[in-house]
Amino acid sequence: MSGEVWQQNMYRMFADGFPSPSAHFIEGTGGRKITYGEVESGSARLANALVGFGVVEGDRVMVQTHKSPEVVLLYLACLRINATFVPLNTAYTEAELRYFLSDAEPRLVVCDPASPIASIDLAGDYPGARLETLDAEGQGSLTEAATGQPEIFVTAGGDGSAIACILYTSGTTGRPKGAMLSHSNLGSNAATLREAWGFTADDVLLHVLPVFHAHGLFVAINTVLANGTSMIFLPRFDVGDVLASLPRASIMMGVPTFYTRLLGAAEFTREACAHMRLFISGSAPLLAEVHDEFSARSGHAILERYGMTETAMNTSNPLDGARVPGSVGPPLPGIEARVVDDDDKALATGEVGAIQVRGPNVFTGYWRKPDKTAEDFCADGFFKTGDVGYIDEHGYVFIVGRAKDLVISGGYNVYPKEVETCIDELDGIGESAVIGVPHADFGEAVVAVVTRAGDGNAVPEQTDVIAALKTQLAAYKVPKAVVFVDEIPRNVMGKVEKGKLREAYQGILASAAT
Ligand code: MLC
Ligand code: AMP
Repeated sequence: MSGEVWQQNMYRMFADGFPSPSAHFIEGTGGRKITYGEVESGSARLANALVGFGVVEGDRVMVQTHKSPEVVLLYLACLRINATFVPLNTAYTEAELRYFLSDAEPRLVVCDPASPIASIDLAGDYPGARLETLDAEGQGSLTEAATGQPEIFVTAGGDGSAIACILYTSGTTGRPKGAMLSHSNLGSNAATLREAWGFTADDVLLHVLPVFHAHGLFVAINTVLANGTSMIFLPRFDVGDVLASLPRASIMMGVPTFYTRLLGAAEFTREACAHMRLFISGSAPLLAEVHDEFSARSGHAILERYGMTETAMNTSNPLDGARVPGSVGPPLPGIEARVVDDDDKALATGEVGAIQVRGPNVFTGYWRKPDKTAEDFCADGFFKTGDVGYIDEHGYVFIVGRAKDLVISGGYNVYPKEVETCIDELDGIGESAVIGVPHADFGEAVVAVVTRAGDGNAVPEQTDVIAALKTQLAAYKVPKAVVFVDEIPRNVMGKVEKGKLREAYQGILASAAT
């Protein structure tokens, strides 16, 4: 597989296709615009500043900031050095952040002044990590350090095997793991998606996703950069702002919640999206009903695709051809998907089993967790996704469930084990089981089923549990409801019967608003 365009530093791959320096890359809020010329000069200034801080190839640059054009330039600066960009969800609490700091051992930490990181004694607790700030307006000590730096930087070379990003993902056991994605993993996926989704020189992406996860960073930004076109860059998803931007955009990417929220707006009509050519959905299952309602309202069949932090995108419904509601489409070119039984033996067409994938997009491994990495790969290189499904006679993949105990709420993954561990440590709690139940806005939402210990003075109520968890966990992981029971059902093996709990409490959030 030598000589592929993505077997090099990904910034070099992007830069080879950059349009004229005056062409726009980002149109942000408040009229902030970044041209491709400024992509080159701004990322060079930042790369020079980072090198001045002592950042070298392989160093981790940990980032917890609001979404801004400048954080994209910081990402590109890291790529240019072959340093590793480690973005973190802005919702993480100090307790979560301390784990990431000790695990990733960053050379540089860039955070918003309001981030909990800013109040941690980095020098004392994490010696070796330097702190710089970057606020939502793109201002801060990092920007000051970059001002006046040379606008030229010789981008690092290599064959693309350097680790471009580490993204943390939780798991069914233990603490979050850092998924290491190389320049080649990400570059190959960007080149593939650009082609598969028919990006043209006229395309404008409406970017309303967060930039600290695979969807907003890899699927959206990398593909735009590989295409050398522009994006309208909004700080977050807001129905009114999206409606106002649709007439200038041609493509939007989102989680299913974006599309159900748009359907909730009477102003979302065929006319409102007359300028759009493509709506893409992923990160969580898109209900066939939502797909159909969206088609009827807008005239657009949402293109659903399937990916993971560890793999970027694996499958996609076609641009031309049938976009099948309820399916995530066939594997993308160059990527293989198979469905296997418990012994990793391939199953026949239509049979339900574990989904595995293989291709240049599949990550390099978990940061400093070789055993976990080995566990998740088959001997022949297929990666075990933890998703359950089947492949039909046309090669389309259907996801019907998950082998991993995972809740996907509004596109964010919540691993029950992590929440249960926190709940079980609270005063007055016996044990807990965390499940996902249907939620009109988030698709699924987190609910905790809990017993009281009954052996002390503390008799916790729902509000106590929620308030205590909010100090430990990002708010989207905190249960929307806590149900107290006398006993948690277990099978003869002693395993919690989560299926029974999901069935019993499936309607508990039926009328919940966002
Ligand atoms: C926010 N809240 C959520 C939540 N988002 N709760 C559960 N699930 C969510 N997804 C909580 C907040 O903590 C807050 O709680 C309250 O809801 C309101 O917060 P908000 O900030 O006003 O919410 P909003 O801005 O409306 O955010 C909802 C959203 C956002 C859907 C726009 O969650 C979002 O952008 N999701 C996209 C996630 C994403 O990018 N996933 C890609 C992962 S990559 P409180 O208690 O404080 O009031 C991946 C790979 C792949 O999966 O295939 O793409
Ligand atoms: P993450 O760890 O955030 O990368 O989430 C990856 C998981 O999201 C996958 O393993 C799937 O379970 C789920 N996922 C992503 N896209 C889809 C989709 N289109 N349909 C169903 N599940 C999806």
